[in-house]
Amino acid sequence: MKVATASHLRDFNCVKPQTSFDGVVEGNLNFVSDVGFILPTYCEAKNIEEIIRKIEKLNLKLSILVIDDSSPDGTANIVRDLQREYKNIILLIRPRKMGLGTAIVDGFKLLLSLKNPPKFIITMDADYSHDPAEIPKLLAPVKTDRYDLCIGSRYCHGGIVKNWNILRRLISKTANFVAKLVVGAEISDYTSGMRCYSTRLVRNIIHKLHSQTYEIQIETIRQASMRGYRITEAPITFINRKKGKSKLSINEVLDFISYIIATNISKH
Ligand SMILES: Nc1nc2c(ncn2[C@@H]2O[C@H](COP(=O)(O)OP(=O)(O)OP(=O)(O)O)[C@@H](O)[C@H]2O)c(=O)[nH]1
Ligand SMILES: [Mg+2]
Repeated sequence: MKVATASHLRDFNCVKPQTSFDGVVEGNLNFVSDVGFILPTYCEAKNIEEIIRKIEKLNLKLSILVIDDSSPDGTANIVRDLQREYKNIILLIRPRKMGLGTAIVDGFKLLLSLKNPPKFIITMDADYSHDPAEIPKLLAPVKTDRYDLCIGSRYCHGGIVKNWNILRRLISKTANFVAKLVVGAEISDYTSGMRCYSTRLVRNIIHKLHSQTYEIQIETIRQASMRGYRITEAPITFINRKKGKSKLSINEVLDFISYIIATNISKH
């Protein structure tokens, strides 16, 4: 297992993160931001540059953390090139494909371990299905302090899904139906990856997050809801990826099913 140490940090300004990861961290960890973006990537070379440039154009004091699982298509090298241009990008490179759930949890841990953690944490897919222009809508309710989590919903009033086939819609709707049965919160889109969390919520649930893959989206809602945090939704337009391949496979679906079964047994 490789753990990030100061000597692994490529940028001169880097400091060692306070937590260790199965991976290597590159970038400036001293950068101070209000909003930290977590972008998990596996083979997103065709999408990552466009999404990062669009996020950088938002009028926010932001930082971007890319968690890349050693994508064989060279995603990390594109991020490294962008790091020369933008000083607010951190790259965590993990040794192999380890699942979306662990990527998001590692992202949370890294942001929380910074000397100056951001106040708000955004997660979104890096395949350009989520439009960064919709981020201010998700941030607004959490910034008011009334809510600790705002989910970008495809299924609430005003939400839209574009270019998904019937099977993909069916998988998503079924996962949402089952998640609602198990968790019971009034959420229309449990599986959306586009969200804004308050950092205080993430800090309070991080020790309870054990997801490997896509079930992370439901586990976070469940943990927040069990602790009485207020959750809201804002409509988004989700557009199926135009470039690169989906990573949702039968293994991820099986992980989701085991999570649901385990959740029914466990009360924690
Ligand atoms: N680091 C990391 N990122 C991952 C992993 N699996 C998926 N991702 C990323 O997570 C995001 C969502 O994955 P997608 O393959 O788009 O899955 P999806 O959006 O649920 O499914 P599609 O609708 O088919 O695109 C993308 O940015 C992926 O690159 C993983 O194992 N590790
Ligand atoms: Mg996708």
